[in-house]
Amino acid sequence: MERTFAMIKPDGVKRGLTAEVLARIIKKGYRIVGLKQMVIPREVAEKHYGEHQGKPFFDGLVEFITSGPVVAIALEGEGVIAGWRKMMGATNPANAEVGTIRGDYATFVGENVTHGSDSPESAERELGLFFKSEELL
Ligand code: RTP
Ligand code: MG
Repeated sequence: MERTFAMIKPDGVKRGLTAEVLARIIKKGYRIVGLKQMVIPREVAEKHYGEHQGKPFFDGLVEFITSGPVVAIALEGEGVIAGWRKMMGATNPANAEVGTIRGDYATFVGENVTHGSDSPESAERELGLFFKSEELL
């Protein structure tokens, strides 16, 4: 069964959206196979967003993602990688459809509430970065 890495980013946690996001995941029918609240160490954040190293927004992105607690989530389900990305909506909330998480709860590309792996390779890499195998059901 497919797995992906999802995250509620610091803005989502700070704004009290944790329960709302988890409720959407549960109601959709994806299984939560790993879950923890944590502050991401800088070196983990730099690895997680390694593909964006050198881009103008990289430093701000790492600063933001390490600025407060996040909720790290391992999800399992049929087509969950693409399905969770669809539930999140477009990266820039200005382009995200109403009904998606970013469309409903965000206005600014730098603080867009949730993260989701963008491919099977990213999912495997990111799950390994955030969870030990014994932390996953
Ligand atoms: P994420 O990795 O966080 O789930 O978001 P994503 O796949 O939808 O977008 P990605 O291209 O991977 O970008 C990662 C995060 O960087 C910030 N970003 N800012 N200022 C900008 O032009 C810009 N572009 C990207 C966003 O917060 C995005 O979620
Ligand atoms: Mg991404």
